[in-house]
Amino acid sequence: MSTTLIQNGRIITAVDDYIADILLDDGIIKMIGLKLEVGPEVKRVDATGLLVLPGGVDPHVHLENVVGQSVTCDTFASGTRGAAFGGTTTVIDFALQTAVDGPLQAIARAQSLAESQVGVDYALHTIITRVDAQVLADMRHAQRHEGVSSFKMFMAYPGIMMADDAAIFKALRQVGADGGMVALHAENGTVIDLLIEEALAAGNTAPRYHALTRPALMEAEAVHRGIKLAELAEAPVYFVHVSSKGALKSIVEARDAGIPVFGETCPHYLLFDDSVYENEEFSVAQFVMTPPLRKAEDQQALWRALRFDDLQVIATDHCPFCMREGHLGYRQQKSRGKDDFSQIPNGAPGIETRTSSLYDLGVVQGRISLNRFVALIATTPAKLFGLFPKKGTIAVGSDADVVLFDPNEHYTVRAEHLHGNCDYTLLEGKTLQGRVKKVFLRGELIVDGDLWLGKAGGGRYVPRGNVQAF
Ligand code: DUC
Ligand code: ZN
Ligand code: ZN
Repeated sequence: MSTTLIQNGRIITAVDDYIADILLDDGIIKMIGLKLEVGPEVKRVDATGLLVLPGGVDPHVHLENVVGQSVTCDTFASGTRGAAFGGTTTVIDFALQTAVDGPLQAIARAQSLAESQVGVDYALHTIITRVDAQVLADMRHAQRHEGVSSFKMFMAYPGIMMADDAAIFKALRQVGADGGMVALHAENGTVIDLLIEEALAAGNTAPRYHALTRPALMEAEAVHRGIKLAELAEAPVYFVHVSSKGALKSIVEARDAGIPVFGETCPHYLLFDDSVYENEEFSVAQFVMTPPLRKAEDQQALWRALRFDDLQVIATDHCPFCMREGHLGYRQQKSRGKDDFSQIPNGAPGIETRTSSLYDLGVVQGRISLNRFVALIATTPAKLFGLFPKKGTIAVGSDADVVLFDPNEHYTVRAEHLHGNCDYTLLEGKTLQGRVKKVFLRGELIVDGDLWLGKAGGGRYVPRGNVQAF
């Protein structure tokens, strides 16, 4: 194991901001102090002028996940490599319960796929599509013995992923009592499916109709319902990919009333609005994600929520599908929906651009403080999902997951320079201020400028504890 002294960097955590040295040894942060003295054998890294950030924690990524009829184009290897270049050292992916198996088999399957490939540390949520006594028992086992303390459920996609209200209530009641968290995809699935059917029957098949058939009002309705179910179950609840003002209204009201409701938004909802859908072209398919992009006023509401802690996390919902048929051998990804928008796999890439894009949009543009930035991308996701203080902060004894970040460097994002498998980025040609320069995973340097020094299988599974919400 390497021993490294990072000297003279500006250490930023969710609460601190100071210049000091950090000694990384034995995979953890051994010491933090002023002008630390070490022997000549210790590697030194001069971080003068750089921010020293905790490795990012991205609690919402889809690597090698089956979504609809497609599989996301990033493997655990390519996706975690991209994550590392983007300053993320822990990802939480999804283990999907299928029609024929349960949560425990899903977890084992995901782990066996991931193990030899991951380049950063990872944990798993389980996606629960069916709830019965055996599934509930397996969920309890997963929470106690497998380190899986969160379970995603869908209020959308009837007949495929959707769980009904009673199933969600049962899961909330047990998971909450056990100290875990249910994460909800909140959209009214049956109404949305009706709108999709009507759009297709009217000949409206272009990608833009994806957005027109998933109205913000149906997100707001489902968030409201999800909160009421959680309130009755006396359980905390987490909303993934919150995109709209109406959804936020219920979250704010609930939090004001003391109900433990939490949520994330994603960089794409802050970077883009629904004007991208004002065109019949197939290129719009790159913006086919769920929920779709919303209006400028929704963006304002999201920033307000991020500033005032009504939303606590920025996750990527990295769910990449190639636009070009045959890119790296991937077929029938976005192109599956050439003649029918409902067949376009829902999702967009973002794992590698989260830190820079949020630093530029949030910190440089004066919307959030540096401390809040770290809280949103590292500390709070680590706390909510039971990884803190091993992950998500810079403190003596924490894993030595450290990012050196140049707050002044400008660079232009190009898909060809990114490190995942996807053939596009939503940020193509955008110039950002702030760039990841070096990344340490448990003390090992895995990214050095443009160099990938990590290795497939160098990441580890991190079993999680209970939700730390308060
Ligand atoms: N929800 C997600 O969280 N990711 C991809 C697709 C979806 O509906
Ligand atoms: Zn979702
Ligand atoms: Zn997702």
